[in-house]
Amino acid sequence: MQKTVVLVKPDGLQRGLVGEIINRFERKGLKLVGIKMVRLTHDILDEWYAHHKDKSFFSDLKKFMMWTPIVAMVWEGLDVIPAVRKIVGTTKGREAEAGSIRGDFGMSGQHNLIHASDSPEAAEKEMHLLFENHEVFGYGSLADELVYSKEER
Ligand code: FUP
Repeated sequence: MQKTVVLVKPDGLQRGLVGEIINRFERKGLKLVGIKMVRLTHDILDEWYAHHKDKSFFSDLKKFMMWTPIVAMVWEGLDVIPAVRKIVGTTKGREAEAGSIRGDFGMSGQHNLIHASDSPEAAEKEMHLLFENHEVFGYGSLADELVYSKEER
């Protein structure tokens, strides 16, 4: 099944939303296969946000992402990348759909609580930037039999 990388950003950690965010993915039926706290560095962020390196907000964004540690997770599921992006909501909290994480808890386009991979290539890259192979677990989930039909599993 597909994997995606989720970060609870420094504002999410400061606001005590780690449990709320994890809960949203758990109750959806996704499988947690990796989790840890990480302090991001310039080197990691230069790669992570390489596509934004020429944007005016790039240095502020890096500073924000290094403000406190972040909580990094890997979630697994069928088409989990688009499924998680829907739960996260669009970039700017004040425009994000009500019911999404950003729509329910945020207003900002930078302090937007959470990151989620936007493609399989990004998920692969992000997983390698933050996780060793042994930190991403493969294990059987009893819930999968309830969450998915036989054909989908
Ligand atoms: P998203 O995939 O929704 O996280 O959004 P993007 O990949 O477009 O942007 C990545 C991050 O850049 C955002 F989460 C926050 C930051 N950003 C800004 O700081 N200012 C902006 O105007 C746009 C994005």
